[in-house]
Amino acid sequence: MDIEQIEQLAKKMRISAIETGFKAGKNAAHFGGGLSAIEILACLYGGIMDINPQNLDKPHDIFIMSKGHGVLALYTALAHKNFFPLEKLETFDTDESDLCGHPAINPKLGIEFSSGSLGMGFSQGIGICLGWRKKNISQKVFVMVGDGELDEGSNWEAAMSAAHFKIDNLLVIVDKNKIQLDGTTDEVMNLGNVAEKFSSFAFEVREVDGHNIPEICKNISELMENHDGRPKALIAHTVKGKGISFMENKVEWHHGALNQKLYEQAMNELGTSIIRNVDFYS
Ligand SMILES: Cc1ncc(C[n+]2csc(CCOP(=O)(O)OP(=O)(O)O)c2C)c(N)n1
Repeated sequence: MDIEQIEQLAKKMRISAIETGFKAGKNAAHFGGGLSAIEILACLYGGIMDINPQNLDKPHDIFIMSKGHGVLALYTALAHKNFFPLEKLETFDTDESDLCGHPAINPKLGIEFSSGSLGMGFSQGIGICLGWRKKNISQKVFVMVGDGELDEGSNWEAAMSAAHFKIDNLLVIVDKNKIQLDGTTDEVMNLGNVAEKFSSFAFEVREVDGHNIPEICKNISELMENHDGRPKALIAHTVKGKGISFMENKVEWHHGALNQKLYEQAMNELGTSIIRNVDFYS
């Protein structure tokens, strides 16, 4: 894996996420939970996953963005990895666009599942693995869930069944940014020690800094090499709104919208001078 290339990809994705979300105006772009997931998706699409946008009819690894509001990370990864043209990002969350505010299934664009109602993706991933088992397909499924999303009991039913069915080609990635929609996860529903919880469900668990690309790549690769029947969990410690000073760790940036001034500040912080004209967004 080319770590430098993945780091470049993450930088481009973060800039595109700001542009894309800004263009959506007051519609919910969900910057906070998109930005916390950028490095993880850059690693998946930039090196870990066995998937080729030119050959999507062939069995390939699947990524499910179960925390569907994290679309800015998903769409920017797909655009920069040539699943669709970059310009398509400009249609984000507009009428008739394929790039809805929450993912709507569209396999030709690499959007493998619809999500937005939290708590569904983990079980969907298990279903795919069980189907593949019958067809002797040994590709991998990667499911991203939010830590707030883990309040949904369906995740723990999924965890129990993944262990029961000995699904070792599935990785559940917890984007543990410690904030959910209207408060910290500790305030809303204290999850306790998530790593220990998954271990007690017989998962092989690793914890990483979810913004450290070499660490993410190394740990995912090692986990997925292990075919001992145990499902895998990666607890990624992340920062909600990562990379933009006024968004980081701020609950209001779960949903917040950028105005022109904040957009320019965000772009400056990302070290880019490509500032769009305000008319473009009116
Ligand atoms: C079933 C369901 N209940 C409630 C919501 C509303 N909702 C949207 S995002 C969110 C918080 C999610 O928090 P987390 O998973 O931590 O997301 P992140 O911080 O990574 O953005 C909630 C409760 C929903 N989308 N689906």
